[in-house]
Amino acid sequence: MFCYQCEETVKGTGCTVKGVCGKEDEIAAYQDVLIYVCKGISVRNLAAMEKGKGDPTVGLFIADALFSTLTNVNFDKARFFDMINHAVALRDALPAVGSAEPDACTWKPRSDSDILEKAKTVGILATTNEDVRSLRSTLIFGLKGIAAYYTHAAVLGKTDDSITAFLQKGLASTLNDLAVPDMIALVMECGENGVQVLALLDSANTSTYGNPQITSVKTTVGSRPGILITGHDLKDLEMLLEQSKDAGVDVYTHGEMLPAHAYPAFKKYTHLYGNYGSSWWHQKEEFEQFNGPVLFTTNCLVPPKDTYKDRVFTTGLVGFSDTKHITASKDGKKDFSPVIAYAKTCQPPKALPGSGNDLITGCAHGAVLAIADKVVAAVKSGDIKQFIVMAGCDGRQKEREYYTNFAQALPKDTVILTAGCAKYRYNSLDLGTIGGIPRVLDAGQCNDCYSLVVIAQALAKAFGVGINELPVSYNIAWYEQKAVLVLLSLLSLGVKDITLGPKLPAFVSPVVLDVLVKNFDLKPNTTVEADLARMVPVK
Ligand code: FSO
Ligand code: SF4
Repeated sequence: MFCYQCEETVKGTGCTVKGVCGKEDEIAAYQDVLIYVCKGISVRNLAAMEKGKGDPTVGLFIADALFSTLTNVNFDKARFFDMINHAVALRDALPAVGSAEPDACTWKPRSDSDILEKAKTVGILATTNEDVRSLRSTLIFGLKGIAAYYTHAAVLGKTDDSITAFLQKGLASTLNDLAVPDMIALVMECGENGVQVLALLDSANTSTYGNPQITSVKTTVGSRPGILITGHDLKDLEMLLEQSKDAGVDVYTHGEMLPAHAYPAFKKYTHLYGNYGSSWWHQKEEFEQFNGPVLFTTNCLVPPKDTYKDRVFTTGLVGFSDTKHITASKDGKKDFSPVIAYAKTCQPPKALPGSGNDLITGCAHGAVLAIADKVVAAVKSGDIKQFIVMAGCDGRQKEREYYTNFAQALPKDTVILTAGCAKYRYNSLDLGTIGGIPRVLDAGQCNDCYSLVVIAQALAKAFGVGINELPVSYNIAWYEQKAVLVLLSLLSLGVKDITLGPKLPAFVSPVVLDVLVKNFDLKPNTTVEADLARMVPVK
């Protein structure tokens, strides 16, 4: 296997034996082959679409397939086997594109060993030129981010054929020998599609569940058994809340589900008790203490320990070979009664050490723009001197303590704008308020980075300046491919001088890095002191 798609990749170069995430060699092979067949589907469907004869179901299938290969989503070989066969069937139902089609359009697996054999020649290292490999990988990882967000929007009924057409265009492009400038242009186009898909998901979430309100979330535990829901899928949360409302159990959010508390539609559920635990990588310790069932709606799934594996349920595209999986019926409905029934047999959750402080969330564009006058006045008066965007992901390494230390060292006249699970590094610190405005404004999930863009654009308008002239610095933490997409989206909006950490992506070659530095002033993070001096200029 060779995988270098996430920040925790072995030695900062690539996982070659088994993933740090727990991904086995065989799963990596299945994922590579699934992506390969999706490239073949894309070639055929794009040609068919030009003649008005494309298959409209292909776009969503490709989004689901790519999302399944994202870090910490699916570890279930049987599910990948089915998806590969489904992909081959979809592709073969499309008309061939002449007699000289690429192998991705015609190759067919006859057995499990065929798939493993094929993986040896179609994975990341099949591209031998380092810079071409880097650009193709950046594009594919960005596409995975688009796919993830697209899938969430589609579940809520919001779709956009131009986005799925780009998924196919991007995939198909990696089968061609393109010139470097053309590959760079595709990476930038991926960022533009990123902005589009983030806007689509924002509109799906807010039109379905209302505009998030600034909300204080409990981190204590109640006396009833609990169900813990994690991941990003709000539709799953809605169905679980509705089905469990009279069951005598409480529902707790974990990780990226915390911002759900801020949506008006969920506030009516009094058994949506609070938030339990923190970011994804703490799950082994936290789930053990929770006592009740845990429902995974998306990443990040860490292969579960035997001590709580029985209590893990997955749904949607998440999968693990020997945990229980809840599937949707044709109309999208899910029956969570096995999760609820399991919860009733469990002890209530144990309070986690250090928990108890409320967490503030829901500072998305609707809520922040509602107090825009106050924010603008605080900037004008000098009460707020600088905003620091500290969005993105959390991760396991010790070096991520940098983000806690950075947040703590920020002067008291600065405000952190955050989204994604990166926030758990500092959202329980008591950083106070400025004139009633919290110093940590948590817009929500990683996709709610879109809110931060809307807020920045509104501030730029209010001050009559460009987005890069605002008193805003960017200190972004990344882990997986949704964060890659968010970064590409920011670059496509013209945001410059972003600091990225805790390590630069292994898939960015020196030549590609040079392009990013020259055009966008992208830089790696260094020390708290040096980065503070650069990002918070003394005024
Ligand atoms: Fe975190 Fe995981 Fe939301 Fe990611 S839970 S790391 S960017 O999947 O998706 O922020
Ligand atoms: Fe390694 Fe990350 Fe790939 Fe997992 S997702 S195999 S940790 S690079």
